[in-house]
Order: sequence, then structure tokens, then C-alpha cells
Amino acid sequence: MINLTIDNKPIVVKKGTTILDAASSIGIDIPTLCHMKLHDMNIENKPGGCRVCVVEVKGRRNLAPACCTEATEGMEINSHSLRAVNARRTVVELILSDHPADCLVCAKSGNCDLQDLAQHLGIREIHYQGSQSHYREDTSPAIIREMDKCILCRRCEMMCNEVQTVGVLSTINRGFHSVVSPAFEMNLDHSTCTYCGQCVAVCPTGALTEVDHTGAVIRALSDPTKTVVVQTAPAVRAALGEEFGMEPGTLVTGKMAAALRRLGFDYVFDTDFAADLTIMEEGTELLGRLNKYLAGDKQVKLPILTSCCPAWVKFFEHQFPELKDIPSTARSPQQMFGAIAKTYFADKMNIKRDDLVVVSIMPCVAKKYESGRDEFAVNGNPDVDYALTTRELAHLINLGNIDFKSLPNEEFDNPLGESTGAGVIFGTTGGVIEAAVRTAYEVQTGKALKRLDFEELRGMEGLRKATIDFDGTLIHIGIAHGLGNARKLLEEIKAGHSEFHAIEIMSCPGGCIGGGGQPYHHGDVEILKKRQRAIYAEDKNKVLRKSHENPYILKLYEEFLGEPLSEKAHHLLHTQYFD
Ligand code: HC0
Ligand code: SF4
Repeated sequence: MINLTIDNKPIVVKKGTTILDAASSIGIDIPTLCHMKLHDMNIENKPGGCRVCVVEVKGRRNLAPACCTEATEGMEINSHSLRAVNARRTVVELILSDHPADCLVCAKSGNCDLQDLAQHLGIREIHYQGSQSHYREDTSPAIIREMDKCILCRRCEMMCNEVQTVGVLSTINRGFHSVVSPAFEMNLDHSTCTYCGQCVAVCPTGALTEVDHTGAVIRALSDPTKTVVVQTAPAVRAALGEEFGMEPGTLVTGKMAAALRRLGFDYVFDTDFAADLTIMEEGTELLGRLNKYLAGDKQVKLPILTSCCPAWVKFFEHQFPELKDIPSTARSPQQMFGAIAKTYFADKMNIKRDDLVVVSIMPCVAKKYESGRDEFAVNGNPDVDYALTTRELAHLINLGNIDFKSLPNEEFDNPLGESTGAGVIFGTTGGVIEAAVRTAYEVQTGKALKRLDFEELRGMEGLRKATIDFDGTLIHIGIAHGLGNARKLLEEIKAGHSEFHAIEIMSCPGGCIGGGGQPYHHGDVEILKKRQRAIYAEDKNKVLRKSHENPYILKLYEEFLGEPLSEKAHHLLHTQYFD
């Protein structure tokens, strides 16, 4: 063990501990722009690049970067000496000298680590003037790259390469020409980017942001010829409150419905309804394949993979095209909702397709891309017109001068607003497969489940497996969240070693609760765990907790779809994948 003092406080740490970690363990916050640690994954970004974390070490001539200097025996550290603070100010001024001063119109204004730090350090003037680097802006269907604002912290590279193993982003060129970019400076849209948005979630400045659809939604809401319906994804209700200063893990389902009504949406519906519908389709598909397999058909494709996460779909289309027959063909709940809203609901209400606008509130930036995929439109009219992130919704609520915290709890509208607890748990890793198990078990065995909480499917470990006893038939289930973990399961399938009948994959760590469009959580897994607990609490509070018991889903089949996997269901609720 190592003994040292930081700001005159004695501390004992393990050998190999950095000054930054040692200080943080006793509550001393040393600022940094590039460092980020994902504790649960044992992944750390510490390029030592920004030099904001420099501290004074007694007896050393140079200041030491705290993130990449190990604590040593007898060290006496002053983390906020005037010399250190002065150096920090100089470093930030130098960064600002090569940064556009357009905070007034920057998407990240108010949420920017660089802006906060400049404010904290009291920087009022930039003493270093030089030519600024300029790069063309890159706009994709989901993410905007404004590399003029990049400070080369490389957090996005850590997410893309180490966590997601997609490998799209890396720093190219040298000196003032250094820039984080896809290969050959191609656009994201031309790369194998999945639009998972995990790079956006950790970017400390406005270099990586989501495409903003709030303007288009405001225009639709202001158009008297349009009927505007909104659907809210399961994970949004567990995080939206954070944008209004509420504790992480506060459920705001009722306040969210109330806020959407006050913003002028004509019908406030729930993606959870469509999650129940997904289970009917995907669960039937799973049992169909499973029963063929159990009957001795060795050609049948197993394991079945969930297909509701658009970044995951894009990932396997790019990286494992030979496996494209394995995922379920069920569309995601977002897209099922859009297809049903623009047919069943529009017919019921006698609204023309062109006059109905469907808006989604999603924890995800890839949902923007998914809603724009060609196969999810009819004659150029998309099933889902706009997908806003949780952050964009918070912005709209603020724009509408709505006092979110004091709103009453309101209910969703019907028929597309009713959901069961199974629909809610889609929002966390393990939830989709647990929802599928609740329905598949009862349909397959004809028996009622004695317990609905499948603890063995829950948790935060990146890769999990469990075996569920379907009344004598053992069903092996795999779960992965984060694309790096998904890759491991896919490699096993490719090699013919997979032990699973069904696998759930979500691209973002934690599942949708950790989506790239959620309130920024700075890689803090404790925040994700709180959101996860909120999701399970909402499930517990529901009267109905199995998708096949949702009365409005049953009515939808009776009045419109026929039965799961019917021709109409295939046409509206299923899709195909592309190489
Ligand atoms: Fe998800 Fe979904 S659960 S992907 O994570 O399946 O975004 O929350 O809306 O579509 O329901 C996201 C969340 C959804 C979809 C649902 C699924
Ligand atoms: Fe990589 Fe995901 Fe960012 Fe695309 S969105 S660059 S896949 S981290």
C-alpha cells in the first residue's frame, strides 16, 4: 500500500492508483475534460491529452497530470495550488483559442463540460489568438459531427472501439490537423456506424450531437390540419425527471403524459403498447422455431435473436450479414406502433394518412435513423415521422414553459396507450427476453406462471445466461448489452458453438435506460442501476404484467390483425434485413 497526502489529508491507496483516483476516493474533485472511467467494464480513457487535471507535487519541478500519474510513497500533493489552477486556466484558454465561440447557438450550450470549466475557472478573455482549425460538418440521419468543436479528448473513440467494437472513430492526421473521424474522412453515413449514440453520450462538447427534430415537431403541432400523436418509449419515464433536477430513478410516467398533452399532442400513446404487440409476434416466432427444433428439424434457425434495437440491427447487417436469417423478423415496437397508428388507428378515427403525424419520444438516437429506413414508409410517408430523444423532449417542455415537477399524473390515451408490465421492462437489459418468457411459457405449456419476476434474467453484467424450465423443456437464454458483448455471442453462433435457444441483444450499456439520447450520465453505472430499478418498480405496480393479457392488444388482433404472424401482421409488423 502507498501512503500520501492530498491537500494535507493523509490517504492510503493501492499501488498503481492514480492521483486522480486517490483524490476522488476522498471527495476531492480534480477537473478533467478527457478522462473517463467505466468502472463496471474496467475500461478507462486516459490519454493524458487535455492536461486540465495537472496538480502540484511537492519536490517536483513540473506539474503532474493527475489522471496518468501514479501515487507514490510519501507524495505530498496540492490539487488546487495557485500554480496548478493558473496552469489549468492557461490550458483551457489554449483549448478555447482553437474552439468556435458560438455557445449562443450551440446544441450543447448548458450541457458542455468545456463551457462549464471555462466558467468555473473564471476565464473572461482568451490571450492566445491563432488560426482555428476548420472541418466540414457531417450530418447523418441521427448524428451530427462538428469537428471544429472537438477537443480530442478521445472519449468517443473509447466508446466506439472498446465498448462497442464498431471501430468507426479514430484520430487521424497530426498537430492542428488532428481530427477524430471515420476512415478516409468519410461521412458517418457511409461508414459502418450503428448510430448507437454512445459517442454522443460521452462527448464533453458540441462536437457530436443528435440531429434535432424539435423544430419539425413544433411545426406539426402548430398545423391545424394535422393530427399529431405521440408514443413514449419504456426507458424515457425512468430518466426524463433528471432533466428537471429530480433524482435518478424517479418515475415520471404520469407527469410525462401530462406534459405531452400540454404541449398540444392530440393523442398521448405509449410505445409499451407496441412492446406488448412485439411480444405477441416475436414470442410466436420463437415458439414456432423452438417447436420445430424440438420435433427434430435440425435446419431450423436457432437461437432466435431479438430485433428491436436499431443500432444492433445495423451492427449485424454490417458485421455479420451471414447471420441475417437468425434475428426475429419482428419490427421494433417503435415501428410497429407507427404502422398500427397509420392504419388501424387512422381508419378508426377517419384520418387520412398524410394528415396523421406520428412522433416518438425515445432514449435513443438510432431511432431517428430507424424511422427513416425506406422499408418503414408507404409511398414516401414514414410510419414514424419524427423521433425525439429524451433530452429533446425536456427541451420542448422547457420551451413550453411547463413546470414539469408540479404537473399532475395523467394517464395515456387509448387504444394505443394501454400496456402491461412486460412492455415496460423492455427499457432495460434483459427485459425484452423476460417479457417474451412470460408469454411464451404460458402459451407453450398452457399453465399459468407461478412467478413473474425472473431474477435470473436481470442484472447489469454485460453478458448473462440463464436456463428457464418450460415445464420439463429447458430453454437456454443469453443476454448481451453493449455491442462488444453482442459480438462475443455472435462469434459463438458463427462458429456453431452457441448453447442458446434465444438471445436478447441491446446496443447500449444497460439497454435503453443507457441510450444515447438519455440525460447525460457520464458513464456512471449507479445512475443506470437507479433507472433500472425504476423500470422494475413500474412493472410491479401494473395490474397486468403479461403481454398476452393486454385487452387492447387482444382487441387489435380481433378487429384488425387476425392472429400473430397472419398475413396482415407480416405485412405491417415484420421486416427483412439487408447485407
Ligand atoms: Fe427501447 Fe424499444 S425498449 S428499443 O430499448 O424493443 O429506444 O426504451 O422504445 O422500439 O418498446 C429504445 C426503450 C424502445 C423500441 C420498445 C424495443
Ligand atoms: Fe461508433 Fe456508435 Fe458513435 Fe457510430 S454512434 S460512431 S457506432 S459509438
